[in-house]
Amino acid sequence: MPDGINIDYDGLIPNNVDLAGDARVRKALETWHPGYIDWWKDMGPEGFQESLVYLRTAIGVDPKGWAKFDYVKMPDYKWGILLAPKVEGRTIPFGKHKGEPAWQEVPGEYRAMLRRLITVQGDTEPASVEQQRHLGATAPSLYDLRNLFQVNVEEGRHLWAMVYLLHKYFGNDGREEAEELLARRSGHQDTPRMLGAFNEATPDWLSFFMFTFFTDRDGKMQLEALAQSGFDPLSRTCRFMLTEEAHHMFVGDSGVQRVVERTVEAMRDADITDPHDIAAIRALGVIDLPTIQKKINLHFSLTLDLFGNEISTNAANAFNAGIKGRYREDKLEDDHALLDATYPVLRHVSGQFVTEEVPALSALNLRLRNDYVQDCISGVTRWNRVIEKAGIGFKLALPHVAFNRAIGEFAGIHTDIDGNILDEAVWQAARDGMLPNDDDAAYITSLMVPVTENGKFAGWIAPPKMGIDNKPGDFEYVQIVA
Ligand code: BYC
Repeated sequence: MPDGINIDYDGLIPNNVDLAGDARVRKALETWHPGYIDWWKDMGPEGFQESLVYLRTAIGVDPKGWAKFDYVKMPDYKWGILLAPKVEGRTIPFGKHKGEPAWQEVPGEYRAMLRRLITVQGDTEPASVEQQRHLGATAPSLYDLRNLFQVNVEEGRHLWAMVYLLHKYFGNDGREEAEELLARRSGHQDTPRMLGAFNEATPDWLSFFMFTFFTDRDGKMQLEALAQSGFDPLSRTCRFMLTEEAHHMFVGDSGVQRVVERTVEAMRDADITDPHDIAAIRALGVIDLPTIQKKINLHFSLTLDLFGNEISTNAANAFNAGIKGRYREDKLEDDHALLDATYPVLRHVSGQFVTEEVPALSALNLRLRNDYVQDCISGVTRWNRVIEKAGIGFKLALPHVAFNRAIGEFAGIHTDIDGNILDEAVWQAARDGMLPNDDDAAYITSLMVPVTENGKFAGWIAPPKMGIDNKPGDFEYVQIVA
């Protein structure tokens, strides 16, 4: 019998939720399993399914030591169901039920809301694997290839995490949702994934690093908000997912940093000081800083859309119900009910930006988004330090929150990256200078040639400072079997 810390490895599905003692859910998941493996083989990483990848697998949920590293063929990865240990006596931390015992079963009145949130969360996980499935063919090193696959198998595990909740707590409806999670496809015309950014392409490795920096960080914020939930199984599930998520953001953060490092190093070696001399910089086989900025503009704006409308009744209802909290709700010092509070919201009214105080409950999507932006700024600041140290006069920056938006207050307008409102004609003319254009895409694509020799890296990216699991620089992270 699992004790909530150690994992039962005896059955088909490793778990710490006593699947051995829950025949109905075990059977449901074992029935879902072949469809998942089919999905993984069809829509997971293209090629490499027979290769041995040096992966970490969760073997416990104790924060002090929960993973082991070893060579694994991806289809044999142990996708388990792992919840953070139960906190005895936990109460609902916010909303109108604040202080009542946390729910161990789904409260009937919030069943539809919970099912929707869990399904949306679940949908993003396989979507990201689908978006990244072609990247293995152009990995800049075995180190990066392994990191891609680590991210992919763990997103697969996060799908399992949501599917467990659906099967365990939502009966037939949950089973149907679980089936549909395997049926939708990123970017598909008829059966797309649920949220916008998860239907965009991830065409190259700079996009992958931007995605893991920006979009996985939305994942972190949403999981943090759901980890506060009064529905205890959701809270425990999200808490453990966050442990894995940290590595995904590290991959993005350090990935972009290594691209910047290599660019400024090549510029220095060639005595180029003008960061806008794009032709000369590209002749060196590295990615110029203005193009890196365009990728930031794209991925940041796409990801802001994932926070939903700034003013949202759904968000207010979920908070009031005790289902979805704020970032670090348990560390905030207020009444955790927000019935009388207000929050400033930047709005677009008759061609102008105005800041309006709105009921704080309605502005919770924006509040989470503001916390997210703060988190992003720390990464951009680190990248700028690299540029500054190289003595190059260029600063990367996040674009204005109204730039290139499809959801919320700014969906109907165009702005430049500083937030100046543009009419349609000016936007069309300026767009190519602010977002990656066809030439940028063609140049980046030309750099995407695979490097599969131990310890070697493509010329457009610097090696990492340290190996994974403290392995030496020439470690064979992937033993490729064609
Ligand atoms: N695209 O009241 P509103 C991750 C819909 S990433 C399309 O503003 P709400 C990961 C919305 O569904 C984190 N539709 O929405 C990262 C609603 O439709 P219905 C994923 C959108 O509910 C990398 C309507 O518009 N987790 O884990 O307050 C790799 C009204 O909107 C979009 C979650 O998102 C959009 N962008 O907020 C792998 C957490 N935005 O219901 C994984 C769970 C809004 O009226 N989800 N709509 O038909 C949620 O908390 C909320 O659903 C949202 C939207 C924050 C997404």
